[in-house]
Amino acid sequence: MTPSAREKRRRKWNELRPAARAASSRSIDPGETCDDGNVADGDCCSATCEPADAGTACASDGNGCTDDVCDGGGSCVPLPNGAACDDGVCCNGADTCSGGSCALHAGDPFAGGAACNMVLQ
Ligand SMILES: [Ca+2]
Ligand SMILES: [Ca+2]
Repeated sequence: MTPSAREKRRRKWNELRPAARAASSRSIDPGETCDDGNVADGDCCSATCEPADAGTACASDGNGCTDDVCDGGGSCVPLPNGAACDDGVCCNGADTCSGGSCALHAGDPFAGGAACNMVLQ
């Protein structure tokens, strides 16, 4: 007699459940190298609890002044970069990322002129 579809699902679940539970325990269990509390891939710690190589891109934190990469230990870390950015302020000149934020400014592009204090006429 062949097992019913329901019985097959039950068996599959029982087969997968211990691994899913172990991988989602947020603690390093025997046989795991990392544990981020989920069973997803692509987040620096794979579904089988193997860490991604250091430098592998991971989910953006929404900050363009950091490169989000795996640290090799299973975590996604934001590394400050030196990308061009825009703080929306014209009078401090072109902007560059520093220390993880849009903090470096080239200075007043209109120095010597009155443009930064310009009042619409
Ligand atoms: Ca970022
Ligand atoms: Ca600016």
